[in-house]
Amino acid sequence: VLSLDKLNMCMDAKHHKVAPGPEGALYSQCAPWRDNACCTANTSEEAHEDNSYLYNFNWNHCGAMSQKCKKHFIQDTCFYECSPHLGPWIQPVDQSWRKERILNVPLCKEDCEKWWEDCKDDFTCMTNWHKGWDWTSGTNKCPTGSKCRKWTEVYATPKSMCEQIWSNSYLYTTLTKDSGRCMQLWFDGPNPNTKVAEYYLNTAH
Ligand code: FOL
Repeated sequence: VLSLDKLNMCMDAKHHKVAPGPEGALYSQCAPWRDNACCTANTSEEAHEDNSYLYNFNWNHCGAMSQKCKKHFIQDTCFYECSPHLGPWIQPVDQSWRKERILNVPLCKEDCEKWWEDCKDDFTCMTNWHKGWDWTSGTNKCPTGSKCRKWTEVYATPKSMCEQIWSNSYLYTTLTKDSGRCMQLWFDGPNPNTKVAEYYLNTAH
C-alpha cells in the first residue's frame, strides 16, 4: 500500500489480516471487535484455547492458571490480534515470527490493575513472556534454572506486570477509562480506542 492509514491498519505480524474490516462473528471475548478487526474468526476462537496454534503458548507453565487470571490473557490476545487502532504504536522489529510489534501502548489503569489483581494468586517463572522459554517440547516450559514464584514476587506492581510481560507492548498509565486518553482492553459497544489513537497520532507522547 502506498498510503497507510495509521488510524485504521493492521500490524504485519503472525496472524493479522492485511487490512482491518468487519468480521461477522468474532468469538466470545473478541466479539467487541467484530465491526472492525485485524483478526479473523478463526484467530478469535483460537485466542480462547490453551496451547492454541497462535503461538503454542502454555499459560499453565507453573501449574494451572486460574480462570480469573486467564480471562485477562484471552482479552490481551483479542486486543493484540484484533485491534485496528494500534498504528501510533507500531514499530518495525527484526524477529522470526513477526515484522512489526507494538511499543508503549498507554493502557488504562483499571484494565492493568484488574489484570494484576486477578492473577495475584497465580505463579510464573518468567518476567518477560516473550523470550527465554524452553520450547523443546513444542510448547513453552520454564527453562532450567528458573523457578515458579508467586505472581507478586515476580511482579510487585500492576505496572511492572503490564510493562514487562510483553516486552513493553504496554505502558502503564494512571489514566482512567473515562479520560479518553488510554487504550482499553475491556469494552463493550463501539470501540473506544478509535478516538484514543486519533488523539495520540498527532501528539507528542
Ligand atoms: N500481547 C501483547 N499485548 N503484545 C505482544 O507482543 C504479544 N505477543 C504475543 C502474545 N500476546 C501479546 C506472542 N507471544 C514467543 C513467545 C511468546 C509469544 C510469541 C513468541 C517465542 O517464540 N519466544 C522465543 C523467542 C522467539 C524469538 O524472539 O525469536 C523464546 O525464546 O521463548
